[in-house]
Amino acid sequence: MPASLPRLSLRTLGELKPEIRRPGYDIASVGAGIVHLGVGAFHRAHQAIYVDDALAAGELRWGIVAASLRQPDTRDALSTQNNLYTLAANSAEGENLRVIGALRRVIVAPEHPAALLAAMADPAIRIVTLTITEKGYCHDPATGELNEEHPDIRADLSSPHRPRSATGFLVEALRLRRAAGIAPFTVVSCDNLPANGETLRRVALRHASLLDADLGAFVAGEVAFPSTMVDRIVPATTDADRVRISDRLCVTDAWPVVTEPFTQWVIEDRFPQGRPRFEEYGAELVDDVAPYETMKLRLLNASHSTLAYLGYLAGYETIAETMADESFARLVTGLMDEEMGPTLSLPPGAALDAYKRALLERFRNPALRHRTWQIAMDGSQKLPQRLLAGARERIVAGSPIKRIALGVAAWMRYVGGIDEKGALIDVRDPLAGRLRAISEAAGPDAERLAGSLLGVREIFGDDLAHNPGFAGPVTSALELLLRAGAKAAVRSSS
Ligand code: CS2
Repeated sequence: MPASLPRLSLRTLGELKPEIRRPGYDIASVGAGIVHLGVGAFHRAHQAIYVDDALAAGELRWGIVAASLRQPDTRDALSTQNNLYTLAANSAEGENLRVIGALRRVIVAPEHPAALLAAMADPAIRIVTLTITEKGYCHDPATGELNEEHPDIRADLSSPHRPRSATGFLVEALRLRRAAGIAPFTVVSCDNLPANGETLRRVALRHASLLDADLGAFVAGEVAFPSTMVDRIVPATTDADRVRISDRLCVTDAWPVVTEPFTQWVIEDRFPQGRPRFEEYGAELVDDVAPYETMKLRLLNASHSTLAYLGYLAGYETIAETMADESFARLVTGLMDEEMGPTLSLPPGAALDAYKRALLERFRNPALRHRTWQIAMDGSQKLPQRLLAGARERIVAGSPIKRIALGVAAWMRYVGGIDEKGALIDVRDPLAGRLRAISEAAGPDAERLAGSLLGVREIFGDDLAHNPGFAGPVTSALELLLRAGAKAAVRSSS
């Protein structure tokens, strides 16, 4: 980081070049109305921007108290800059910088669980939003039920007043509010899960009921969990981003976020305690998010995961690099047009062709270095909704799944942990150890390897391993990958 520059802060805001947008509202008058769990780059490039727009429009009671459920790094980076940070929206046309003031406080939950609970129990807080990634729900990805054996859930069931898990915080905060006669907050999942509100409601309700049946009944009867579809591509910030952005700002920002110009947020309009006028800042408020969510998961995220595993194996570092290989671009075009598209019930007024074209364009964005390795993380939590749900529907309809099968096979090849040149792959996944052990025991035999991995029922459920319509194409694709490598496999399947 350029050490000679002063730090971004309320004091140095005035030193920014006039063209850089910054909070025009009086930060000292902002009240906290939202608690957010999971203060990663995605939150700071997505929901926080809509809230920053609300504050700029004078809705000053909706500032965000953000919490990290694990690492102190975001708090540490932002604490000496008054929690201000830069949003950089990048495309071939250039880089647009804007300083965001929506985060008013950052709490590191493991350091101060009581502080986070106190914030969540504050009557001024009307909404709790979450971006905790798929694994943060501590659920079984295949069934969507709470994993009661998860170490964090077990810990929270035995010490509910000092929680660790997201549902542990939600349930304890709701208990405190109920005991104090304060109406519950609305809980808004902003993760890429199907029916994310319903999924969060199911796991939170189960968590609450295991502690206390009355609390369970309260969560079931009194708490709103609207579903949302969130969309913005946000690669992890790199040191090069920090240096470039700080140089352009002429002040140092220790943790800017880098994203694309595109953003979309579709929200079910169920907020009993009120909400910012999100529709005025670009969000779509609807009755039912399901068709939007399915469309996004099966087109954007399914393509992303497929490109990530195959691209990584082929030696491509980023999605844009992978897309520059025309056979990979053809493969995901076919995945969307031939395999996933036909499974969708479209949202009202959706223009499918334009949506798919825009996705290809977004994947090609040369200004985003979105690493295949980053998207490849946590595949065990992502595959069910991204690739497997669509595959199941196609198999029932008797339709082929050649490209989906290649995506699943590439994941199988990837989680073995050794790449095509014999180098180690840093596989990040809650099931990484088990997946690696299964791969080692099976060896490089497609039938044995596919058969053993399909037995992981948290991912594939009880049905797919024994379904020849699924196991057959996956095994053939894996055989091709093991024999010919990713580039040749993609060329012959696209
Ligand atoms: C990506 C998503 O990392 C991943 O798994 O597929 O984070 C993707 O960039 C977002 O869902 C885009 O909205």
